[in-house]
Amino acid sequence: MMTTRKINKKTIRYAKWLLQQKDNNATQQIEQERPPQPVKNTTQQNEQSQPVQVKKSSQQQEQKPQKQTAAKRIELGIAEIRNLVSEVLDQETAGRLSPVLANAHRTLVKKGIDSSLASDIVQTLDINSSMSSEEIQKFMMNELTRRLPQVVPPSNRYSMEPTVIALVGPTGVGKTTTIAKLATKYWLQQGRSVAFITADTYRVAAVDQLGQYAKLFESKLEVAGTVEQMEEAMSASQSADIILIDTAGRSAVDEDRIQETASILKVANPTETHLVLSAASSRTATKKAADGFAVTGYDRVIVSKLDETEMLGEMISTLCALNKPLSWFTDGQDISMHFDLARPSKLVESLWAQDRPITH
Ligand SMILES: Nc1nc2c(ncn2[C@@H]2O[C@H](COP(=O)(O)OP(=O)(O)OP(=O)(O)O)[C@@H](O)[C@H]2O)c(=O)[nH]1
Ligand SMILES: [Mg+2]
Repeated sequence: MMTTRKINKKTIRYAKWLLQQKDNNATQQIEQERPPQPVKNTTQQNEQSQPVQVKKSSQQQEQKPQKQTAAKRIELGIAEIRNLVSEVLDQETAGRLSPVLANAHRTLVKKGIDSSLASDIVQTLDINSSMSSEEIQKFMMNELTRRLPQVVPPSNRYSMEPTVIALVGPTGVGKTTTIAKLATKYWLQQGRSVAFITADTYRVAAVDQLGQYAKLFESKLEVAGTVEQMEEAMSASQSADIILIDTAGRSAVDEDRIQETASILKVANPTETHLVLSAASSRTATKKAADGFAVTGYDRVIVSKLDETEMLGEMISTLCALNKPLSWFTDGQDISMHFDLARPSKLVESLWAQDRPITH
């Protein structure tokens, strides 16, 4: 115990030192990158009584992105140190737990559950050393399930208005494939008519990809790459029960492009806007996507590629921190299967039984 404390304190000191180094380096870098201040030409100013506009050189004009890069580096550095410090503190917490709780904590962390979430969970558990490991596992599973977001039910089948469903998210997470899965659900299984609109006019073949699905589901496909086109596409699709809107994949940090998608979607006024998060992506990427796409006003989350995840526990930890309800889960490429209502308990069950399929 004493040794652990010593090491922890040392690590915290080291972390603080690292933080300071990073700060110093980055500040120096910003200073170096800062453009020289424009020199006032006092002679001219006196002669003409006008402030002289000093034209920026192209090098000076490019200073902003460089400064942003240095700022980004500080931000990343701070995040890194924060993680390190919080890991150490969590270890300390774990060190203070009883052997049974510490064991439960270790089990959760091994499964990829965030260390602080694992500490929270085990400390709320009413477990004691007389409990069997099965009972302890059941406690942990229940607590994890309880902490996952609620599930929002799909659209009302008897609605008189068309239900407008839009999908947004980073590139390649499975938006278009999931649109086809939704169409299978509503058209094939429930007999409702569907119309497709794609706002993805960026990727060559994106329109073709959705066009093929439209043919398969005997539906119309409208292309809406601008606000005006979306207005037209929406009025042309009003006879359908379900209007499915696909959008272009965007980098989670590309604010301008995400804003462009948000503006186009605003015209469509979707009944449901789903953010698609891939379970195969890293925790950081998922967190960035959840933040970056907030401007689209997404009101639920689809978790895709659950079959490809290396660390389901990490995805579960990220979802526990999300304050948006879940809608659907996908776990494969086949559009006629590999798709089901989001069920938090299934997610938690597969954390203990890895080979168990999540949607069927
Ligand atoms: N393993 C697995 N693959 C999936 C799943 N969903 C989609 N895919 C695959 O992921 C790849 C990308 O899918 P798309 O539907 O084109 O992804 P997207 O988000 O529309 O991509 P962009 O439009 O380029 O942003 C394809 O090969 C899909 O078959 C899933 O649940 N599991
Ligand atoms: Mg797509």
